[in-house]
Amino acid sequence: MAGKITLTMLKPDAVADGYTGKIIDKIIEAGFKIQALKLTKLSKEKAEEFYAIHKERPFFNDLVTFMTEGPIVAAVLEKENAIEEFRNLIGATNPANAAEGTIRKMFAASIERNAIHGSDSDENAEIEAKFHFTDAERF
Ligand code: 3AN
Repeated sequence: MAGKITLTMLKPDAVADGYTGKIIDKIIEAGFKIQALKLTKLSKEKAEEFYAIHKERPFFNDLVTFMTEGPIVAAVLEKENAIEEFRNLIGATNPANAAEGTIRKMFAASIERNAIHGSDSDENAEIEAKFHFTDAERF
């Protein structure tokens, strides 16, 4: 059965460019309920831990540098079939390939600086939600 939550991060580019409100508005308009939300900043160690799956990839160091350059907004979002629904809303990893109307098409500059994260599986959504939030911070 498809899960009900996904974890998102509005990345440092989107927050620095002042798109936080507009992106959260689009997420709510798309029917997601916010279970948890915060402005935070990843340390190098935390960013390396979050993206450990990409450790061997050539872009890993640049990704960690980017994700630690400024504050992010982390959120747990709830909707039926959350993973797929949210990935449709944010669009392809490379904004050049993202469909019209998607968040990355509207707010992202490049594959490296692509404005927003969405979990890729139900299992990872739970791991990532726990990475950012305690149970007491989720509603
Ligand atoms: P997504 O965020 O769409 O799930 P992943 O999980 O494949 O994409 O990649 C995680 C992050 O790593 C992306 N959001 C992007 O910032 C960066 N990334 C992925 N592929 C590349 C690439 N080929 N070159 C540079 N950065 C990349």
